[in-house]
Amino acid sequence: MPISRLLPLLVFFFVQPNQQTLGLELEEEMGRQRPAVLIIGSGIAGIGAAEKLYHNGFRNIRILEASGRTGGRIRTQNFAKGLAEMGAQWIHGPSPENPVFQLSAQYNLLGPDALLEENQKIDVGGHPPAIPVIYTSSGKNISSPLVMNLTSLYFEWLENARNFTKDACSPNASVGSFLRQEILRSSKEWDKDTYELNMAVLRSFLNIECCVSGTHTMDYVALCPYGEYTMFLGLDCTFPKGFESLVNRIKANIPNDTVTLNKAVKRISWDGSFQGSDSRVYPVQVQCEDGDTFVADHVIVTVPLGFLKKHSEDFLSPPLPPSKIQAIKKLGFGTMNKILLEFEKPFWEPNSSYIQLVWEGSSPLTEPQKDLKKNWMKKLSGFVVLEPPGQLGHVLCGFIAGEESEYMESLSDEEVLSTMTSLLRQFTGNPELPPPVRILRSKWHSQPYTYGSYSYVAVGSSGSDIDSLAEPLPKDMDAAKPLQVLFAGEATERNFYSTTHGALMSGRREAQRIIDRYPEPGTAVSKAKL
Ligand code: 6YU
Repeated sequence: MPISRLLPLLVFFFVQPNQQTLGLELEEEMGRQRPAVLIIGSGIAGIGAAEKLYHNGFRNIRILEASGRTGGRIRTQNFAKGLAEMGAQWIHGPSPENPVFQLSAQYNLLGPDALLEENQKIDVGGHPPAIPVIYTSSGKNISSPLVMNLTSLYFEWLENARNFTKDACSPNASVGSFLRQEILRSSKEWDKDTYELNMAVLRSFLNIECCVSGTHTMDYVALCPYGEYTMFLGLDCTFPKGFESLVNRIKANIPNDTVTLNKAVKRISWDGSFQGSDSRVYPVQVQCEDGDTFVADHVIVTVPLGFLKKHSEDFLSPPLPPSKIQAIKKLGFGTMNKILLEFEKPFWEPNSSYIQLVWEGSSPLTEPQKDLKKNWMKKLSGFVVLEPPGQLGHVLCGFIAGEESEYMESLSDEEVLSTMTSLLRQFTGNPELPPPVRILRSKWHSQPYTYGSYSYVAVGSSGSDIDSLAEPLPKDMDAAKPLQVLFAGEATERNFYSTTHGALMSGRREAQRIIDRYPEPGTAVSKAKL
């Protein structure tokens, strides 16, 4: 290396007082080969960030992953005769604007239907596409037309909930309280014969909504910012070879040894001077649970919000600024789990895609009873019939959110299987219904590096908390200092939180933030931008 290029490094090493400007010069001088970038977490945010950095000439990148696998909340497992998704299942809004769709189409990972232009123009309103077959707890099969009106009314209310703005709603209002108000208003016009059933069907819709938002109750989900969540057009689709095929394909673009597995990060020390084995001094040092340490110029943190909630006070040193700690505390991160059941033979009609469960006597106006041991299964919203049945076997995938879902994680497979058998016998009205032959469940709340499923904007928080979470350190006012700790992951995307595309966008966003600091030779640096 010519001495002229080494000079700023030496100056940085020995002369600390004017560290701020020298830091910038260091970035400008280093080029893209040398800066050491550590990425914490190998979900789609982390892998996406690494790929973007690598593609832009960065060569000193390492991903530290706590678990023994990559993919994070994208997890495809063998089940029955095929593959099942334990985490993300659908591309929500598979149309050209969605980066997960773009990549999956580019890498030929999708089936022919997903690529049909007409399917890319459909608006599903953020819900898994399915025409339900509805069973009730007394073993009745309610025909869909009976609930069709109620369904369109319910979707209209949800749409109205999305149309609120900050000025037009109280900061403590929840989506749950809004829906209850609409239900009460509408119920005045229902006749006596349908009143109870309508209420029970709406309770079941709320159970589905809790799964969509990943929350215990819609009373926890803030109304004012609800509409900030943005949906792409497109009929949700799945991956024939599993969602993980996308992670693996992105990973193939970076060198094999970029990811270090089973390397849980315990603490990030930043704003310091840590000497690396190359004798260079770095501003950040990462300590792992096994005692290993790594130094870096930049660290991109992509750990889930659930993990940050548990460790926000001591994960960084100096600690996170109060605005970030507050955002972490206030934003919501709930549990949504899946219960996969394989049957020898299907008991459902060949063309059913969703089996909805309606508990007679239940109501959307009151919260379900708290006795979890007795009542946890009442929160199960229903079962998606997994396709293609020929390849996978006959598999139903149940969805359950909230505290009931967390309680379910504490039970054994046998207990859950036996409860599911009784429940399905009750709802189909067939006491002889053969039990499932196999069960597989997700347990996202018990995962020590996740502690839940995905984020939502909780009552008391707002989209600006998401922005706060996404802000890099040092904070804006120290813009002259080099970037040190950056934050990505689904919970940092104001309009696309809780999704894989939000996570991918967030990883790319933070990679771009670093890339902007290292202009290609010959490109003028805009100090204003920095
Ligand atoms: C989607 C879908 N989907 C179902 C279920 C779940 C999620 N999502 P990661 O966690 O992946 O990576 C972080 C890594 O960090 C991880 O590997 C850790 O081990 C590691 N780590 C943690 N601590 C560490 C440490 N200390 N040291 C080192 N490493 C550490 N999304 O697009 N379609 O169908 C579903 C679904 C059961 C659990 C989903 C879905 C969410 C995505 O899975 C998730 O956002 C991303 O994978 C996260 O990636 P990441 O990289 O950020 O973190 C109106 C309105 C409402 C809003 N909601 C609507 C959308 C609903 C979402 N859809 C849900 C439906 C299903 C079925």
